[in-house]
Amino acid sequence: MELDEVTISRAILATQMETMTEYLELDVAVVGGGPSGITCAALLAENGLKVGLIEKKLSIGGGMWGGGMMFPRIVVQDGAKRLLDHFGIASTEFEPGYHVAKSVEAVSKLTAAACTAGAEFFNLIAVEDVVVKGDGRVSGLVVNWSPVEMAGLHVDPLTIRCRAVVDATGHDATISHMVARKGADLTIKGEGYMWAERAESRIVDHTREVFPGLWVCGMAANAVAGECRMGPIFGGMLLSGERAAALVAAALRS
Ligand code: 48F
Repeated sequence: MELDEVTISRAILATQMETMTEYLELDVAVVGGGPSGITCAALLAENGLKVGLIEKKLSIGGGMWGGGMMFPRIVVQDGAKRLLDHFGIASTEFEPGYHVAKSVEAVSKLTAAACTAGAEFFNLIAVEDVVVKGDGRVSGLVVNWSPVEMAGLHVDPLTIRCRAVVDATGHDATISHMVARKGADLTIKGEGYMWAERAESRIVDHTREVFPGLWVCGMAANAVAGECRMGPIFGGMLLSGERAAALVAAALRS
């Protein structure tokens, strides 16, 4: 068989255009491909929902790749070890209750699980705004290619429709800020000091619907709540992603 460059190009364009067109309408749009967002997307997809994860960077994984200060290891506490096991991520117990995993394996297996469950990933796309109409709910996202945003080009975006949005954009809580800036009844208190025990123990409670149709998880949940940060312990990210998936699934079923 002789390889034809134009066929290769046509294969990429045709299949991705078809997927993008199909995902103009979905159940849940998860914004941010860090550990909480991937966990949330994977569990929602396992639950049979049509899920798209939008990540503005080239790679999925957010702040998990780098472990702690570029040592590619993460620590997960006892309470979240079952999620490492659920996703087949190997770990060793360093001291009682402190489970260490390799960050590259953790990102890869979370991502693989989400793909296997049927979540679609849209990398290199940035969410630049939300859609809120007469019912006062977030019902869609305004998206554009990240390079357009990075280059500051004046190119109009496209829009997708969804039944729920999960803000998993990390420390910046980008989507929540977009909503708050429009004058919505949503206050972003901003992230607090480093305090792992406190931050990890409260993040699941901070994982909630902060505006009709908009849920927060991961560091975005702590940033909205004015809660502390925790550094390279990742159990709270996995548990928060799990909590967001459960809340969204319950809301969409009701
Ligand atoms: O920051 P990030 O990894 O979020 P997370 O899931 O996890 C936080 C931890 O990595 C770590 C920590 C744990 O101890 O404190 O920091 O809360 O991933 C957030 C992702 O969202 C993307 C961003 O590129 C990153 O990969 N993102 C942010 N804004 C947008 C976005 C946007 N407007 N559109 C698309 N993606």
